Amino acid sequence: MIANPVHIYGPSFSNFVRTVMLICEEKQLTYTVGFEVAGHEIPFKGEKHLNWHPFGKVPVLLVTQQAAELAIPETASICRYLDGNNDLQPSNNLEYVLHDALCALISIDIDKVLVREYLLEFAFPKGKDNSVRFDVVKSVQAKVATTLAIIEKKLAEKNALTCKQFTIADALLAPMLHYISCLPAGYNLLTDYPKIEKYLADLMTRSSCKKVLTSNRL
Ligand SMILES: N[C@@H](CCC(=O)N[C@@H](CS)C(=O)NCC(=O)O)C(=O)O
Repeated sequence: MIANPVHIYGPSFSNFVRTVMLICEEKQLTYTVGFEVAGHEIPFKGEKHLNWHPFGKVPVLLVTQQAAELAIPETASICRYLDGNNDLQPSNNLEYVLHDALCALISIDIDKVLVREYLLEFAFPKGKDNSVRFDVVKSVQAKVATTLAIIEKKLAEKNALTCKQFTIADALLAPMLHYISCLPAGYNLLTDYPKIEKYLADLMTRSSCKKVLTSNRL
């Protein structure tokens, strides 16, 4: 039993913070989000944050359990903690392990290309006068296309993304795909992948996704 409310340390535009928000919505847990904890601003990568996550990453989940303050780092681990009764994960052992592997693929390899290498250039442009370096964006597009083709293939198979149940893997992938769908024509590469477009459209009918996946900048 998770003690409500929980606090998600990090900005609500971060794809991984959004993953945790989606899990809270799906589990109907009360939560707060942001860098302010109990009325105090906790500096990003400051001493306290680095105690919670040694590499200064967000999100960190802050919970009070049996009168003790608990800080849980790493998105997939946070999601598993919040999914105490495992209803966002397959119950069959092999499917459970494959879902776990899918979560790792999404939060490591897929995130690296779609978010770190592609989306972040739009969100935090590093060109002259903070302009988007379109040469950099263009040079990454082939890699983005390969990554989306991998997702398109996964969506043609039987796995945790294609089962009826909403899973942690869905919560990890949805914020990344949603941000790509918000890019202008020519940069929203999802339009070449019908299964991904349908997958995202189906997810966007859920109240959790409607609430969390808004088009604020990444
Ligand atoms: N392995 C971490 C990665 C989290 C991550 O990369 N978060 C980004 C924000 S979406 C971050 O903290 N970036 C700041 C940095 O890398 O310094 C997880 O799965 O939670």
